Amino acid sequence: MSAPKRYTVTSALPYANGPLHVGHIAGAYLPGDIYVRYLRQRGRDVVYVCGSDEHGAAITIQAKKEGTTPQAIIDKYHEINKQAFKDLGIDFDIYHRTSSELHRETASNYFKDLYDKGVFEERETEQYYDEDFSQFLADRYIVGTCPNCGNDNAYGDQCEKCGTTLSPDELISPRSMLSNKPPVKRLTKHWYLPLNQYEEWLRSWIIKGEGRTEEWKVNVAGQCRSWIEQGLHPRSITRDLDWGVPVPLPGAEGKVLYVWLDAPIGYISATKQWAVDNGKQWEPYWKDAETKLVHFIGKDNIVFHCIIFPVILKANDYILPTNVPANEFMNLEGRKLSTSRNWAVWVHEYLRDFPGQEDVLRYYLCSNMPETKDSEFTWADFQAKNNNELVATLGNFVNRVMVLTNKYYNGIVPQGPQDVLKQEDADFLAQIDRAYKNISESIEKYEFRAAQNSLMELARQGDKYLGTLEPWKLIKTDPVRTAEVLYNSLQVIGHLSQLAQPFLPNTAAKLRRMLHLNANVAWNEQATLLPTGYQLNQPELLFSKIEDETIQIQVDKLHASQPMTTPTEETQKSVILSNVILSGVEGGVEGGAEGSAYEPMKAEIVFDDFAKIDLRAGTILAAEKVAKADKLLKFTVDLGFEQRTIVSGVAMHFKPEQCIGQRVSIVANLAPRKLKGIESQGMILLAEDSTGKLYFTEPTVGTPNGAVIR
Ligand code: B3M
Ligand code: ZN
Repeated sequence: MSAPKRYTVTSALPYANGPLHVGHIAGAYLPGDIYVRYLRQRGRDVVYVCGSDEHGAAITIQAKKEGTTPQAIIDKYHEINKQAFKDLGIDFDIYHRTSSELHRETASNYFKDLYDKGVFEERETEQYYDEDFSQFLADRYIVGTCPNCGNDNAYGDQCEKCGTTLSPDELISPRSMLSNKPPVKRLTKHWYLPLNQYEEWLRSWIIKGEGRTEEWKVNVAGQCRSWIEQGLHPRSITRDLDWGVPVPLPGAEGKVLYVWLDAPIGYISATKQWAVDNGKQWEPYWKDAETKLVHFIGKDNIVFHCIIFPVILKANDYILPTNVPANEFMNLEGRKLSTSRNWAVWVHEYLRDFPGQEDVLRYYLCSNMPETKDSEFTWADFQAKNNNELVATLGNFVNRVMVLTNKYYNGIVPQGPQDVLKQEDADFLAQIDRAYKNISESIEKYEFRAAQNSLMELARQGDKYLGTLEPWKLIKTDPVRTAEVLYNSLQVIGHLSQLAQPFLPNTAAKLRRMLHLNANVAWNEQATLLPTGYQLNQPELLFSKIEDETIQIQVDKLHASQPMTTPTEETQKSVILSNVILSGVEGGVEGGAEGSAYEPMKAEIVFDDFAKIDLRAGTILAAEKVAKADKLLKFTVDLGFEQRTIVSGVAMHFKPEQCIGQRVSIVANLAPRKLKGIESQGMILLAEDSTGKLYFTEPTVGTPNGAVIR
């Protein structure tokens, strides 16, 4: 298939209401950046746009929380985030702002065009109004009980605990976040996008794939399907709010465009600004059918990019996304990443703490990208990936070859094989072609983990070739063969300097310098980059080992950011936090069950149900990790009258050595079951708080092992 004529690539516009963390990067930015760097390397015509999302209640609530103005908030976080992206090498063609004049005009005109075409329905409805504050309440300003899961702090547009999309009317016992009082209803006029009229078309486009050229990821298609199948309804696309793009109609004073209408149009206005800055035309990037439009986002943005925005694009004869390769979420050390709970690795802090190690974070996030399911960031894993892969494989291979070439040949590429290639050389050099093929195929399928793995595979093969042929020994007996081995190794390194560029741009640049190659990295599969006689530069250090102490500092910092440590305090904190949110002082507006302290109750049981369970007090005598299972620990538990082997999925929460001597409550009569080949003879009871943190439920001091709990 021939390549598209041009590409428009977007990454979700982050709200300028807080700094970026590693979950954002792994979800929507690193994949977009790798994709675009690759396309540029192949000489494709591509524009990669992003920018700050600066409207909506996300911003006004944050301003309230920080005791300042929305303008001050967006100015602050726009700069922080723009810089963090730049420093991490996320290379947008433009990082725009939705508060810019060009955007306001673009969004306003877009709305007006659709209005003139008669796309919208106008409705007067009753909406919640806070009488104390004399204002209508945007969805995010209303909290109440979720009808689906019972969470007390669901927002008017979504319950962040169970993920259900809501409307304010569905909330049980709604309260205003401003006054903390029940709001009243007042009549107000709004404009609605009649999604129901597009249902048939969405079915054929998304579900049947008509008019699409690419398969969508299973997680993306599945979410869209379930939305469509629940039936689509008209959706209000204006709001009563004083922060945003004003609705450009008479009689619409005090109303703004809904942020989810405004923000995706931000992709278009960013492209316009880029075109102005670079003497280009923006229209082909949004209107020419030969343009491939790809949106990189996290899973919480799927419906907006796959259903609502496409309807808006279609209604104005713009092109539709070819693909929306949304990622799942990345967790951190066993818990959900959370901005308001400060459970995060902040990008700007990482960059400060690990100067010159930007590529290490990129490498780790890519190797662990939540492409098909949620993934887990752990500092130990981060360290292992750096030390065992970047340092021990890629760095080691390159360094050995460079040092030997300097030592034996004064840094001049030696004589390569002259006649027919030896089989081992042919096999080795064939890895280069294979790497180009595998990497490009994977990237074009949005499989970035696999792509980066193919890159590493080439380095691994290099390291192996060198280790097998041992040129440092060969030099004493066979100088001709030594030269061949180093020549071949250098060819691989030359290609690594091209292939690494999408993933590890700083490393690629260093390699180019060391190899004395042009900084402009193309995708020359066939080229002999380093012919015999070519003068190389001095070697530079590519990666360095990260020590345990460095990692410990990060782990300590993460935990130190959590003010409460004991279960009781933690629970109290949750309660306090929910109250604070209710009073409108603090308000998280990101995903992750923010502020919802308690899980809903299960259905009632009778005493006999309970009496069937044999609970006992015990003590953990031994604990170890289960091989090939990240989450499992194997415990030996003393029950007084006997010892049990119990396998439990807590390895992300506790280190084995922490558990030894721990008093526990055990379900002693649970039928045994096999986990990873080990028979688990019972269950350890654990308490879990709203953040997903686990606690052992220990019997009080002095309770003997084997005592019955009832
Ligand atoms: N700012 C939501 C988010 O950051 C939103 C994305 C807009 S993309 C047009 O998750
Ligand atoms: Zn819920």
